[in-house]
Amino acid sequence: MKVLILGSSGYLGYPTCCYLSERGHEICGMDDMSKEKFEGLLGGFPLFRPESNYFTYDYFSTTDFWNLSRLFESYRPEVIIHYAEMPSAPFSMKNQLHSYQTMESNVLGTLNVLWAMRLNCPEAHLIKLGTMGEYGAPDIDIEEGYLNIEHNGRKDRILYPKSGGSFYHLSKIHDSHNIEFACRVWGLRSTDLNQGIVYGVKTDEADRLSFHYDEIFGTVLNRFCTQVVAGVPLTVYGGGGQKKSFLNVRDTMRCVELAMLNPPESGEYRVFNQFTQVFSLKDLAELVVSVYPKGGDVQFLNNPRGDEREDGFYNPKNDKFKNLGLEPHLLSDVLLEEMFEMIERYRKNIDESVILPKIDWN
Ligand code: USQ
Repeated sequence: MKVLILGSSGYLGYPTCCYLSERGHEICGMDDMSKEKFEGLLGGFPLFRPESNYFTYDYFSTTDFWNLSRLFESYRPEVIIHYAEMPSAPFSMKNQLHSYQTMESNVLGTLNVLWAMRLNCPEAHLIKLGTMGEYGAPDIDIEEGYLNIEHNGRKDRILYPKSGGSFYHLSKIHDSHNIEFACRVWGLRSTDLNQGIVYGVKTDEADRLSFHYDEIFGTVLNRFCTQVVAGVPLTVYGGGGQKKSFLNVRDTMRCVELAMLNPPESGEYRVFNQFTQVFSLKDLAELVVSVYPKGGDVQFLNNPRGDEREDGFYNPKNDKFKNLGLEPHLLSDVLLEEMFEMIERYRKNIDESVILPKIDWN
């Protein structure tokens, strides 16, 4: 298939290019390298990154509508994989400017993607990276995108109510609504991947990803593994009772492929919950420390992230990918050891000053 990957240089974009290219798909990548610019400004460089990315041909932002539209017109993709968003919740809560930049890049960039599709390739399949964090932590089961309700004796099927925990998560919620509308009214087709927290240092096709461990761009398990290797206490926010959904980066590749090979109908907006396991943060930290041969300590910090729910119920569904045949890479000693080994190789480059959280969004 002819695949256009927006955000082709990032933690997920690069291995997706490698994965799909090895399976015979034609890949065109674009990226505005904005994360790299912010790394420089905010001081959180990755511990390592891929040597090169020969899939990225175009360098501009999705907020640049005319360049985006020209690219869609000239390449005529069958599939558009849209990763080109600011990915960090702490970044979006740092100050007014970073909130604004998150909304601009994510909401307005995605709006441009929808218009560029409508004008140039309305038959293409948009695979958009959303997040499990759009749902928040409700006291009822988390369905995949929609909820059947009965209210005052009448029944309907509505978009699942969302409750973001940061302006970043809210930007993804706004995206979801815009995409659903474009499918409903213009007949576009889209799969919204509500992805959990990704971890991993490599895939079977890409032997080194762009790996962050700082408070802004590092995701929690990648951070915990780096912390244990660095010999500093693991930074659990709050009491660690928060339950979150996770997946190995290899499963991101496979999920995107499964969505691609099983496209929605024209006019269909569908949501797949993309995760394989649920852990509480405390359990995860204890697991990391128990598997690392030298062991380590866990510290419980005042939670800088507002009112994160720490108790009880969290039950998201993920049947759709299971039904499409996903065979997950579940978190195991082997996967953790793979991470430890790679991080140890770059241990001398770990900058301990970027580990503790400084952004307080209370
Ligand atoms: N946390 C800690 N210690 C840390 C870092 C984080 O306890 O050192 C906690 C946070 O309080 C939070 C959880 O770990 O409860 C996850 O934090 P995170 O920074 O790994 O993930 P998050 O901010 O939710 O965002 C990440 C990605 C984002 C993606 C999202 C999926 O950066 O792009 O959308 O995971 S989800 O969390 O399902 O919304």
